[in-house]
Amino acid sequence: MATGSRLDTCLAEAVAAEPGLKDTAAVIAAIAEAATDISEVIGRGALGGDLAATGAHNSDGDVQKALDVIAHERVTAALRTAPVAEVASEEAEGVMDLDPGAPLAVAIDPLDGSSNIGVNMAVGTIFGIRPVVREEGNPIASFTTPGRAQIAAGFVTYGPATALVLTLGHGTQVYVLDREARAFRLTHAALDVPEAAREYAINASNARHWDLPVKAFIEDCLRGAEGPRDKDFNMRWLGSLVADAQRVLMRGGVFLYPGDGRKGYAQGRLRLLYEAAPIAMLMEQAGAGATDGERRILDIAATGIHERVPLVFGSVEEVACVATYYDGRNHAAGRSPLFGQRGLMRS
Ligand code: AFP
Repeated sequence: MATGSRLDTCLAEAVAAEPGLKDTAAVIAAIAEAATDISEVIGRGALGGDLAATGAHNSDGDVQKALDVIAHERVTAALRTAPVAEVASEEAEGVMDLDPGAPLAVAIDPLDGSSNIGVNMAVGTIFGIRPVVREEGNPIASFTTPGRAQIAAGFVTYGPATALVLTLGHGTQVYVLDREARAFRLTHAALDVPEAAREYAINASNARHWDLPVKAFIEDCLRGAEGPRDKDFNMRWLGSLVADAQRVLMRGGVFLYPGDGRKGYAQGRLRLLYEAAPIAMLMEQAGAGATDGERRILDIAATGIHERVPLVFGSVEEVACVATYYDGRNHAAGRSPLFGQRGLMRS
């Protein structure tokens, strides 16, 4: 696939090489078309009305913003034109039934990062495509297989550029929206995430709620070259999963949204089906890693379509390093007996 190639050309090449991807390619094309429309709405900002206007609540009790609803309606309308039997959307309580004879199921977060809408920050659409599974007595069977069952995954970042980050199981590619042509064009044919990193992303305002392994990992990052990591770190937190994920994919780093002690946050904030699992496939296909701190995300099977999961992803050395704090090899080592009671990391 040559740089600058259109998405439809690249999808046609992928299908020519692997005919079984024909239906998946059609779904991706439909999502890309919807994302082009959503990008135009977002690009108008407040000129298009108050996109941050709040209305009802979604399945998780989150306040829905106007753009959440617009994105959900636009994406589901696009999926009705593609070979999709079922959709699990963040903005719908249950599984949506589309074409019962179609072979594919789609998990989607139509608009991730909606708290950024009103302040002109990057937001995104995240999706995972998997085969339909029919199982007596399990109406969500297509979504209760582990994430490794995904055939394809991707996200769209509505940022300074609108970018589609995509995998069909053969590496992770980046396409950028050519607004004049209304077409996504290939800019990166095969992302390769650096194995080592000096940048971490976490919402540090939650430090007092973190479990000890997370406190110890971040404390050691903060100790920099004077501490056990022997290197200084930088920190980023964009409040937008797709924006943080795209940065990590492009230059490395590690992102953590762990479970914490806040009510309702024992499993963190991010959803397994339509946030963690698609991001995990993209990361692994780009040579990075994704866990819940210990377990590989793609080995975890959901029991509910809005289930949350702690999420750690990025450079493989950092993801592996986080796991050493969970398995006890690090978080107690050499810590003051007051660790957890003094300074930033006090409980
Ligand atoms: P919203 O869609 O409610 O803005 O949540 C965005 C998000 O799911 C994800 O995109 C961010 O990484 C994360 O939440 C930010 O969570 P905090 O606001 O707790 O830092």
